[in-house]
Amino acid sequence: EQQQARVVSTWDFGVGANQAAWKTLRAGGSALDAVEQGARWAESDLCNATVGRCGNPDRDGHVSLDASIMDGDGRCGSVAALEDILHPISVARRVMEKTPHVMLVGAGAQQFAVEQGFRKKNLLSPTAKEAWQEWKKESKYRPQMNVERLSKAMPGDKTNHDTLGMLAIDSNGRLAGACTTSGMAWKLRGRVGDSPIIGAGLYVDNEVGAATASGVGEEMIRNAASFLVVEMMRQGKSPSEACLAALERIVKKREEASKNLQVCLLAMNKHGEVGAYALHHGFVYAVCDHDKDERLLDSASVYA
Ligand code: SD4
Repeated sequence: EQQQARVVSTWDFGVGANQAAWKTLRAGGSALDAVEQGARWAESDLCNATVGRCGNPDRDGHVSLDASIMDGDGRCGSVAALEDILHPISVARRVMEKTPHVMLVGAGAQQFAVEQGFRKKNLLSPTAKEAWQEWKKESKYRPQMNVERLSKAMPGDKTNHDTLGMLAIDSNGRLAGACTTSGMAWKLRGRVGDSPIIGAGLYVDNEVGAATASGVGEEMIRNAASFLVVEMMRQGKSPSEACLAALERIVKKREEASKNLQVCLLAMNKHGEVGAYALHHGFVYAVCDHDKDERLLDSASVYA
């Protein structure tokens, strides 16, 4: 049975990322290839301060990247705290396809990338460097809520926007997802967020659906948030009901903290239906399923 192909992504820059992924889907390509292409677009083409090159660094000035990729058949790969490599998503895919492992970190991930032919490149942009030097004057780490649209969060912005989380279904009904980020700006060196952790920042299962996350990664890790969303869909919830149920779990456990941090969840079920929910207002996500049908939608939120 033919399935209408569709791709969805977190945040405003998801529009551009979806277009890159759509080229693959439109040509009958796989969801897996599509999400890799979409993530690569965000990692390279857009000079945002939160994914790939030009990302804000950790508090010691290192741009350190996290990424994961997962296919609906259960295959997955990821890299964490990877430095000086432009396309962590493609390294993650190589981990999935060329090694018996799921996750490589830090120096070992970089060594593997270089062995696979990826070139080393300094990813710290002058603007991000300036922003970091400015931050160092006070050196206060407060993960800020990303409730403003990305257009305001260009390099140097002190907010902690925005991971690209992308989910796709292809015309054969296969699902895949990708997640890529430079993580929370000014994080401790070595900090790993949710994005490269299968089940936290991304989870995909052809039998049910897929989910991805953006926001303060520690909350998603604590609650295996993306896995939880998929399991909620398995129990019969719609994508947005499943996202809400996962957020309710987070709020129940950490009510005070939840008032001041953002968690954004995006889900797609095996029929291609899409839903999203965030703790706070301001989360937007992009949907693309026809050449001319590109939508940027406001997510519902738990708090106003
Ligand atoms: C992280 N979830 O590293 C990422 C950051 C993010 O919007 O999505 N910010 O915790």
